[in-house]
Amino acid sequence: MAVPRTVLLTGAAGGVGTLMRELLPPHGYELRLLDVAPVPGAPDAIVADLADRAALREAVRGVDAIVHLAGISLESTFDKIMAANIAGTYNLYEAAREEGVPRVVFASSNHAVGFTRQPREGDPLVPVDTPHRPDTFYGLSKCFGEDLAQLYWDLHGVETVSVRIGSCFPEPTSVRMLSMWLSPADGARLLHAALTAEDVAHTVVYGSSANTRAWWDLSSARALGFAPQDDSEVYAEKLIAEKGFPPEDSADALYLGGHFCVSPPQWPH
Ligand code: NAI
Ligand code: 15L
Repeated sequence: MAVPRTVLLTGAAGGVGTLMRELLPPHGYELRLLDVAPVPGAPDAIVADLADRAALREAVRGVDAIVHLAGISLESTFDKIMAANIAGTYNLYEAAREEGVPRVVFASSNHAVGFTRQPREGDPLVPVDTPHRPDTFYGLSKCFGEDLAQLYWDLHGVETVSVRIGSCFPEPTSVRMLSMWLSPADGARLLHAALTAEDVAHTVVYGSSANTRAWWDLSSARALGFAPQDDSEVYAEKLIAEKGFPPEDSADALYLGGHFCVSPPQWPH
């Protein structure tokens, strides 16, 4: 595949989008930005909802690839998740298919496998082919996105790298995040690898830095050329002193998805 130059970044106004707007261009990309909210400092950004199929078709026209971050990024009602994450992701893939965009990088999440047990010392790391075990409607929508990506590869030849992001923030802010942290710079390295690796078909990878306390297996990400440079361990002593370890029987100490496993859906609709 030719190295993509022009990339549509959806969700450009969000936390990860804001970080990637700064960190991706040095890897050689020209970004086209899209979000349902205005993108601060970017008057040319496309302001459109993932429900707007005509706007999506225009937005993807002529791009070499899409980094799809837009959507609801926490637990919510089924109806809201359905509209933004399920129907919205379908709408974007349809636009990509119709306009011949060859590759998508899909922001999946650890919450697609959130009810998977955290490995204990001596256990193997969680493999990327562990069964889906969503912890929320939000996680369920990420399972859908991964399966949609597989379908669009098998049926239509649209390639995707689904990145199950751990916690992509400037710094880890909880003990759980010491295992899950994806530094912003490693996030950009991983997106770059996902955009440029040859023949990815549909590949699922975990997205975290080279954390000493990692729970999951980064080998499918490394196979794309990802070489993480950061390790959350530099924050460990201070974080543990400040926050302490979560109680042994709490979701934060038992499951990959941590407290999401006990977050009630936000009823009523
Ligand atoms: P965020 O909530 O800060 O940003 C999401 C962006 O999507 C927002 O700017 C929002 O306006 C936009 N959006 C929501 N619904 C939309 C719609 N219907 N049409 C168009 N735009 C819409 O989330 P964040 O943290 O930046 O995450 C980005 C992506 O990465 C999300 O898909 C999230 O699920 C995923 N992810 C993030 C992780 C993290 O650590 N930040 C961890 C795992 C996954
Ligand atoms: C996610 O999927 C969320 O989008 C993000 O806000 C964090 O909560 C992250 O997972 C996490 O598990 O830390």
